Amino acid sequence: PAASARVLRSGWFKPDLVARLDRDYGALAVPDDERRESFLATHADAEVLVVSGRTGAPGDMMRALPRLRAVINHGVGVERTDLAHAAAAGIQVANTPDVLTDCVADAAVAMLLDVMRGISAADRFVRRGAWASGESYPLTRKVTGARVGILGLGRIGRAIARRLEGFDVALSYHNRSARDDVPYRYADSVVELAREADLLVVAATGGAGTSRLVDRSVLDALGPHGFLVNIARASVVDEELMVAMLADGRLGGAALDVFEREPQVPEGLLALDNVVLLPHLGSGTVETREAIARSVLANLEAFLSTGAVLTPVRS
Ligand code: 8YV
Repeated sequence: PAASARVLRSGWFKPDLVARLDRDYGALAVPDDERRESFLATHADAEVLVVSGRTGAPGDMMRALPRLRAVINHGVGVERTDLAHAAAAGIQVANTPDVLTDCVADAAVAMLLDVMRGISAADRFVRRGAWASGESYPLTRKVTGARVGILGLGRIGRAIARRLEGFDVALSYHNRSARDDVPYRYADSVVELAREADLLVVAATGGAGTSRLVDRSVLDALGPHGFLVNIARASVVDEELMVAMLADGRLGGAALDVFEREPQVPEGLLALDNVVLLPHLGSGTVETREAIARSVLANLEAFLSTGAVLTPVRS
């Protein structure tokens, strides 16, 4: 592989990807502490920045690298990268779409089944000896035939919808605009979507455009018998309000793979049995993380050899 451009990496990557980046491309790690500023000043000639989705490429980091020409984001969500600055400065931004769609959609279905049928809570019930000592586990909610709303019918939202067809659910969705290539009902607003759903799946892109789309009116519309699944970004939901409503029964239950302050989870959720808490594992399978790593390397290789990344971010 060509190694003429300076490559920096920022954020956590699995060790074999780090090894490939460092060995084949001479990549250097950007420190995430007080040494960052002087490091960036020393490496101001860098042309490519490989970033994890969690850290992204903020505007100040890109501004400190005047020769930067490409940002390659490990993962599909790029809300931590300043896309406006990148566009203005002529910096290409790539992400790793498609390769993680299946696993994230699989996780969403698992979370839906878990929160409606109380699977994780039932496991805790058995382990603590409650069943053996004669207690009966509370009845749960039927999944087959339920009304499911999907917020964000992009690649991942559609993959979730396709899987749910097997459960004969009544599917509706809300999106920036209605799609003419799906048989599902379009709801004009998120509130309308929530009002007619037993369970709302959040599959929308994060970032400023979707911030707190799931607000008080939406959570009220879901109500005490409604469920929320979030495999997208915590920023799409009013997290503080959601926690309060789950705690006092104004919202039925939630399965969450994403949080405002990962890896910190709001304290108020830890003791609740109507909540499924996951450590941002949507794309976390051996197969998919390997595919994401391959996509990062393919984008890097394409940029270095042709000047164009392979999978530029779609707006
Ligand atoms: C990753 C994700 O865990 O793709 C995304 O947007 O959230 C996850 O697949 C993360 O971005 C890894 O960098």
